[in-house]
Formats: sequence, structure tokens, C-alpha cells
Amino acid sequence: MTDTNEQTTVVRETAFDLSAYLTRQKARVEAALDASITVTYPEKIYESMRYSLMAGGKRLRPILCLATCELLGGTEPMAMPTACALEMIHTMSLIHDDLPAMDNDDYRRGKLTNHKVYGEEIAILAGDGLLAYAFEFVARETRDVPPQRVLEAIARLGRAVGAAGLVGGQVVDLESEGSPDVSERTLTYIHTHKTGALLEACVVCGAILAGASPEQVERLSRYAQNIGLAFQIVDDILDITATQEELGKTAGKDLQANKATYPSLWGLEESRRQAQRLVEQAKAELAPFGEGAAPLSAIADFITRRTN
Ligand code: GRG
Repeated sequence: MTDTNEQTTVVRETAFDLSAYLTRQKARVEAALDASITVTYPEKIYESMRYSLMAGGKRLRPILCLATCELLGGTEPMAMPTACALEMIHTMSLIHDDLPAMDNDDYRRGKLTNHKVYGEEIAILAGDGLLAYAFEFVARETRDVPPQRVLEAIARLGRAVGAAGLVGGQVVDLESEGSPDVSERTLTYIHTHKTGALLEACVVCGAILAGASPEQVERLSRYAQNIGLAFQIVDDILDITATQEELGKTAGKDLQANKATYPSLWGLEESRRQAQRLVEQAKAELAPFGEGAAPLSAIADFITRRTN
């Protein structure tokens, strides 16, 4: 074996094991989510909320929040309630996005969508219930964090979800439907708001809860904006290249709906290049945090590798 090969082997052996990290963190998040909602009267709404919340998924948003809090010296109890709230909000956005009035999807996370199982009225209310409970959960369950930081995290969450975030992105997405000639600027608005805002809130809230300085929050926010856009570009690519089994939802929906996407603007190869460029920019923001940022750096790489 040559020196170069030996070096490569050492780097490989000491490299961060993202797969083990994601498996471990996902299990911790799932346990916290499972304990977060008990079915009580009126049972149907709680069952519907739990159905979608416990339907699987990568749990990337809570994992990002926990990883950022830990990077800055915070503990799991400081961030887990917010991490769960982020997954509740993400889940509610999926339930509403799948409704006949929006994307009209039958499958999500490999299962029938909420409205297919419980009916539209209950699905709307399950989304509303999860959204309201997310904020209650952060306020009641956060431990060992000064109240001012919790308030700031709640404010950031609210901003990411409302008209300045997810809701605004979804509105422009709906308005642009059926127009494949949507400009790159509009497409970027849609995705930085519909997808990027919540991913950014995950990282920023984790940082705030741990007591990050404004400069650290800014830097981590730029990391998150870059991975947020890369995540959506990959989502657009997967809609074309992945199967329904891989995605757990209907594949090819964007083409079917004649929707403007990054691949329709740039082509597949250029879209892949742009996603990779954003991931590299994201990782560059982590440089001052040293080795402790290995999980965030590996998650950025995972975004371009993912298959669902
Ligand atoms: C938030 C009040 C409020 C309303 C919702 C419907 C809506 C407004 C917004 C749509 C948001 C949406 C569905 C964005 C798409 C984000 C996205 C890329 C989802 C897929 O995320 P993954 O791949 O999914 O992380 P899993 O299942 O792994 O969690």
C-alpha cells in the first residue's frame, strides 16, 4: 500500500459516520415525537395527527436543530421540544400540501395521505392541531434555556411558517401553477420560502437555544439557506429520476402538472452542478466551527446524495 493509500485509509476510518449518526438521532426524535401526543377525546383528531406525525420520513429538520444546538455546546433537552415542533410543522405542511385543493396527492411517506384515510375536514384540522401544538410544545417543554432565548426561537418559528415563509412560498407556487415559463427569480422565491425557510429555522433555532452569538447565527443561517436551496433542487431532480417506491409519493408530478422546476430551467446536469455548488458554499460557512461541525457538514453532503 502506498503512502497516499494509507492516508486515504486513515481518513476513511476516522471520517464521520453519518449513517450511524442519522440512525441514532432519528430514533431519539421518533421516541420524543411518540411521547409528545397522547390520544384522548375527541380521539379521531389525535389519531389523525399521530397518523401523519409517526408515518416516518427522514426527520432531517429535527436532526438539524439538535446538531446545531450541540455544536454550540447545548444539550438535547434544550433543543428536543423545538426539534419536535419543527417536525410537527413540517408534517402539517405536508398534510395541507397533499389536500385536493393544493397538490392532491394520494401517497406520502409510503402511506395513504391523511385526507385519504380521515377525510378532508379532519385532515385540515389535523394540520391546524399540529401547528398550534408545535408552539405550545416549545413553550411548555423546553428545559434549561433562558426564557428570552425561547421567545426568540418561537418568533423565528412563527416567521418561518407564516406569509414571510412557508405560506408565502406556497401562495406563489399555487399562482405559478401551469406556467412552465416562470422566471428563475420567482422559482427561487418559491423554494427559499416553501422549503428553505423551515430548514433555516431548524438551524437558527438550534443555535439560538444554545446561546449563539449574532455572528454565529448569521453564519449558520447562511449554511442553512444554501442547503435549503440545494435540498429543493435535489427534490426537483428526484421527482424526475426516482420511482414512487423510492419517494414514498407519486413520482413525476411536476412534469405532469407542467410545473416550472430547476431541471426544467437548467436541465438535469446543470441542476446537479448547482446543488453541489450550494453544498460546497454551505460547508465553507462551517469552517470556523472546526471538527464539531462534522455532523452539519456531512448532512450537507447527504443532501445531494439522497435518494428520497
Ligand atoms: C405552514 C401554515 C402552514 C401552511 C402550509 C402547504 C403549505 C402551507 C406549504 C407547503 C410546504 C411544502 C410541502 C414544501 C415542500 C417541502 C419538502 C421538500 C418536503 C419534503 O421533505 P422531506 O424530503 O420529507 O424532508 P420527509 O418525508 O423525509 O420528512
